[in-house]
Amino acid sequence: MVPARPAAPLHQPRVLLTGFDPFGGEALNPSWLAVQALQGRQVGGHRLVAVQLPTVFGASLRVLRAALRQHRPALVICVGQAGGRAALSLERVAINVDDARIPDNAAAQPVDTPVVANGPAAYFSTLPIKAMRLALQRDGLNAEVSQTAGTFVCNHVFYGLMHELATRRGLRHTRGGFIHVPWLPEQGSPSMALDDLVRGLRGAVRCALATPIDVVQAAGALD
Ligand code: PCA
Repeated sequence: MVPARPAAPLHQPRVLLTGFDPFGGEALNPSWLAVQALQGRQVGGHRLVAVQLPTVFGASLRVLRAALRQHRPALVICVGQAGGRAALSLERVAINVDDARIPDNAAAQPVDTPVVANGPAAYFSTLPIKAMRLALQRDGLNAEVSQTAGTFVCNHVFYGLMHELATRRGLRHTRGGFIHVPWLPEQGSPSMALDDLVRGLRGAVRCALATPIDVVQAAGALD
C-alpha cells in the first residue's frame, strides 16, 4: 500500500491566487492557466492555492469571499488577462465603478454603477509593486506598474478584494493586489509565453512575501 502523503500542517500560511475563466468569445484565459500551474506549490514557506473566478460581475466576488473565508491567506494576488498589453502589469489602484464595454459571461453589462455602494472611491494595492517590478525585471521579464485595471470584471474583483481586506477583522493582516497578464502567443500579439507568466507570478509572490514595505525608486528608474 502506498503510504498516505502527510497532510500539510493546518497552520501553514497560504497565498491565494485567482484567475478567470475565458470571456469575450476567447477559448482560454492565460490568467487561469498560469495560476492553476502554481496550485499546491510552496513559496517562502507558504502554500499556494489557486481558485478560478467566473468573469461575471457579482458572482466573481461571491467566489472570492468564500475562498478568503476558507483559506485565510496571508497574501492574495488576483490575476486577469489584459489583451493588448505586452508586460506583466502590477496594478496600483482599484476604483469603485463597474462600466462594461462588453457583456460579462452572464450577459450583464453594468454602466457607471459602484462596486460597493457608498464605498470609498478607490483602494491602493497593498502589494510592494515597485519591488515586484524590479524583481521581475531582474528575472528578465517584461513588467510594469499600471495605473488602471480598467472598469470591467478585473477592476470589480480588485476593488472587492481590497474592500474585504480593509473591512474584515479576520483579514486585517492580509495583503493583496492585482496583476494583469498579456495574451498567450496563440491568442494574438503582444503576448508572453505561459512559462514566463508562471515564472513571473511565482517571482511576484516570492518578492511580496519577502518585502513588507515597498521600495522607493528614483523617478523614471527602470521605466
Ligand atoms: N480580464 C478581464 C476580466 C477577466 C479577465 O481575465 C478584465 O480585465 O477586466
